Amino acid sequence: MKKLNLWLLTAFSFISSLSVANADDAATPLQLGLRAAASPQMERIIDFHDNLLMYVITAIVIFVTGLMLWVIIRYNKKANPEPSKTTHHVMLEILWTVLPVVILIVIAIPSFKMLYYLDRTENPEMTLKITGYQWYWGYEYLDHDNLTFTSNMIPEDEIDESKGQKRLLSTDNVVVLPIDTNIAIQITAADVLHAFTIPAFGVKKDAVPGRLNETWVRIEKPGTYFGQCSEICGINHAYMPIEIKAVPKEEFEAWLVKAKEEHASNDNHHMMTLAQLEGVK
Ligand SMILES: [Cu+2]
Repeated sequence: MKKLNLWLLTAFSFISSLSVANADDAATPLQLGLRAAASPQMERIIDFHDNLLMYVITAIVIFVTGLMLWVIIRYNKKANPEPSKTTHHVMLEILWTVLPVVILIVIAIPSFKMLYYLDRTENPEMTLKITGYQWYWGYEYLDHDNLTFTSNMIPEDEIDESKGQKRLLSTDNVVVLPIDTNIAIQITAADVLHAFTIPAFGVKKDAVPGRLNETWVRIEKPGTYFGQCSEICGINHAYMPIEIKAVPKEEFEAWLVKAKEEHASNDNHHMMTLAQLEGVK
């Protein structure tokens, strides 16, 4: 009975995964398939996966399975008591070298095109700098008076589901970004390796201490998007989620005014630290 339930659950989640993604973009239990795209970046990644890789993988699986079945049936001891003594076959060896190379080239050309597309935008309209810490994220809006804040996971016992907060995903300071804007993203880390990931954006970049990695995104749909640190970074690696709220440009401007007030003390903190340093000198 338990087994049947599990099967029904799997079948149900498969069917529901075929329908349109949730309003807010969190993974669902037993989810299949890639997260729905919220950016042209992710649209291209899904297109690459669904319309090229899936065909290549399927053809290879069918070919290899067929080959194995043929060998098992046609050349087993009973069906073929006198085995062939062939050790070399020039044509076969050329084929099994050249064909994989051709397949790899067919994959590599669109793959490189996409890598360069994801690399950076020529005309960024704003820049968001992200720093990974053990175990939270820091955000700096470089074009908006250096608005700076950190973002921590909301602990499980403080999660308020009536506000739509999600266990292990919701954060105390949500990152708000404008839609339809080319946003350059700079990623670094202050202590150990982390990785910044938002599946719906097609963004996944290592955060490396002493190095500034770059990528970009253009969010096309308003909504709340979640991601998680994707580089094992210590004991609380699983507890440093990313929550991004994408809103229309006017709403973003209004949020900026509020956020600058709210996080103004962050700047003071910096200045105090500098003042303290001066005092030490
Ligand atoms: Cu991390």
